[in-house]
Amino acid sequence: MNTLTKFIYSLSVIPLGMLPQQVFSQKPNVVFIYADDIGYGDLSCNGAKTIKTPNIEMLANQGVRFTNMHSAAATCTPSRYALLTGEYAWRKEGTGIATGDAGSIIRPDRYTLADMFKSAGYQTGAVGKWHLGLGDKTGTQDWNGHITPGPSDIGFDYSFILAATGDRVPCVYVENEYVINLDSKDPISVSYEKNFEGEPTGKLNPELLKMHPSHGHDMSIVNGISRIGFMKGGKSALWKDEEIADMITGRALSFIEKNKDKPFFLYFATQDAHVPRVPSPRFVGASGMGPRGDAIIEFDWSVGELMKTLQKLGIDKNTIIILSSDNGPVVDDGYKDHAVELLGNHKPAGEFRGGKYSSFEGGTRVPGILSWPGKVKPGVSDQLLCQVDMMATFAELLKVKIPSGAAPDSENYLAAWLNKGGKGREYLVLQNLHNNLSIENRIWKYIAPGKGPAYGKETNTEFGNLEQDQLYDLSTDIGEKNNVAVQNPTIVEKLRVKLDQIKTAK
Ligand code: NG6
Ligand code: CA
Repeated sequence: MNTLTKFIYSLSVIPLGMLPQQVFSQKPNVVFIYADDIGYGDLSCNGAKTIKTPNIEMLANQGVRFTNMHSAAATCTPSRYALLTGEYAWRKEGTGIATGDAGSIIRPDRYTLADMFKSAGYQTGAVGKWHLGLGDKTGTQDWNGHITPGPSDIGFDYSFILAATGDRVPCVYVENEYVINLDSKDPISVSYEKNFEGEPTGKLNPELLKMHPSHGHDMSIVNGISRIGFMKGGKSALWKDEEIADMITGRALSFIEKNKDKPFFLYFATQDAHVPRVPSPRFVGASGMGPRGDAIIEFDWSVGELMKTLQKLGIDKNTIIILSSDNGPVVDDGYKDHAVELLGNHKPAGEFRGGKYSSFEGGTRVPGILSWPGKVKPGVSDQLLCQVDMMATFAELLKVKIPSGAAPDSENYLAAWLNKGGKGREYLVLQNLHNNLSIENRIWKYIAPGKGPAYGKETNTEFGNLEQDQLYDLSTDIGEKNNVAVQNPTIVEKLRVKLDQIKTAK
């Protein structure tokens, strides 16, 4: 310790263990925890009774819990695209649910949330589920070499990711754009078109499976589970689903420890509770609701580990944690994991209609918590908020000027996000699986007429598609039960015009 440092500590205003520069550079660390397919009603802080999520409850109690926070879409890739670019995904071709061999969807020339944090002097890390494509062109990546472009080209200093989802090949971890634990004598091949000769599949070899598909998911078998897509080789690099939460949580904690003396932004995207739900044996049976409930409890554990580590390092007070989900919940998303049979009275989407894939509130109204101990007043906020605004909101906090043309749909609602009495959005546009759009304000929700099935039998989802106007009064009908479009033509017209304006604006 040099003399100046000793002198500063001797003033005894600095907690022991905290470096003086942390006191002087008060830029808060930001950890964005992004759950996968966890619904509003899946958390005990939002009223779940059967599933207990005590760590998230603690986070909610020390921060602000949002009851009207939305992902920008009802599926993963477009929600993540909107969060990271500040642009609604429906403006951009090729942002639907990505295959596991999709090329990079966010191209290196894009200004991203990670770039924004970097320009404010942050160290940036992306850990967990990616699902935004990797490499230059679909199907042409060299999984055995440098997979580029990747997260480092869009602002992340460090990355440890699952290329796509737990249910898509390749089932390997990619750290800083290289597959880890790969044996060069057993290279990886991936195809989304056809199987590799002699390789078993879920369809032809169900006897090899420890978890069976209910729909789809009958291609290559990895770790006794058949997936979407075909892969061959890379045996030493294949993940074990039971270890994914430990692996990614571990990498997130090391990233935090390594950067504890600098401001950092960590994007921590879990695979919980996406299918296949295969939590660590530590959580098997924990919920009494089978793997889906157990995976939610595993997610809560990950959140607890992050919170404990921040505390241990003495940086919890200078760290903003945001917790949300990429879309609403789904119970059967393609594997026979007893989620439907063991659901009981549990309501994954809470009181909202629909779920993952849907235009109804259950599709995008997701858990939302922001904690910043000592800075953000604990409470509950019903302001209309969306993840697409993260960029402009945090740019305001950090006084970063977003380059013109970047993040066209991102708006600054800092005072609302920090629970300082500010208002949220006046209008928000949302997108379902079939790219049908809806627009809502705090009272009305208008679902524009669109093609596509009204109901999906396999996932038991009400998609919200209808070829007529739909209008719901969210102030009295939060469950969107009564379509009042016919009775309110003026409101329908106003929202339709507003939606058209937003569509053509940027
Ligand atoms: C669907 C998959 C589903 C899930 C989803 C993406 C089938 C039959 N269904 O196509 O299991 O992977 O894509 O989920 O293959 S998301 O949360 O990443 O958007
Ligand atoms: Ca998802």
